Amino acid sequence: MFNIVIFGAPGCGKGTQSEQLINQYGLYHISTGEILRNNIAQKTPLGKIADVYIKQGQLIPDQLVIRMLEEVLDTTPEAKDGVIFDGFPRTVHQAEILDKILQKRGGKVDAVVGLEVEEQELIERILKRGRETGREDDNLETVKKRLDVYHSTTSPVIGYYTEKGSYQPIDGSGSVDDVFSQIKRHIDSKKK
Ligand code: B4P
Repeated sequence: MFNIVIFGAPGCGKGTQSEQLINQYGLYHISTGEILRNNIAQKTPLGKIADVYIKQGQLIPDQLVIRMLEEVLDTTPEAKDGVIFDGFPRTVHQAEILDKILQKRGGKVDAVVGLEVEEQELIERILKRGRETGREDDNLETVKKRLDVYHSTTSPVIGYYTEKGSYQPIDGSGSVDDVFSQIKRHIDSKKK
């Protein structure tokens, strides 16, 4: 079992690099943002709640996201060999719970990859995606809110993993391939 957390501000490339990781290592991928967007599209009870928070650039309450994650892990046999956690944890509480969830399953967080990208570049990437895909939370007002929430609530997760010696900062500003080769080097060194 090998578990990777891919971490960073909105638009840093978590989803993009997760795709490369799936191709390279064949691990199961859990994107909490993607699951929430599917719930919104299907108008499930969780989706109806999530829609309100996501439109405002806010995080979905911890207990809802944690329950959703546990349900995926409980019902997905492929996740037993290891998971790429994309967009989770986003609070220190989620990080603590993830440790407990994995411990119960005989595993741990084996690598934390932190994609670092300057704020102006993050905004430009997200606005471009908004123009191309029409994703509702990819507009300037919501992006600014999402970045505020990242700084106040999500970035302390860096300290949590740094203390444990598992946080690896990666320069996320280069091309998708450049960024991935840095990530791959780190993961391969951890897998040895
Ligand atoms: P997410 O879906 O996780 O959204 P994100 O942070 O915006 O995306 P990501 O960093 O994956 O960016 P991407 O690779 O696509 O979350 C959405 C919302 O769901 C959150 O705001 C929150 O409300 C809620 N949520 C999710 N998880 C939660 C949790 N655990 N707790 C509470 N709430 C939660 O890249 C962005 C763009 O940049 C793309 O268009 C891509 O093509 C481009 N790009 C990527 N890499 C590039 C590169 N190297 N160069 C140039 N462009 C690049």
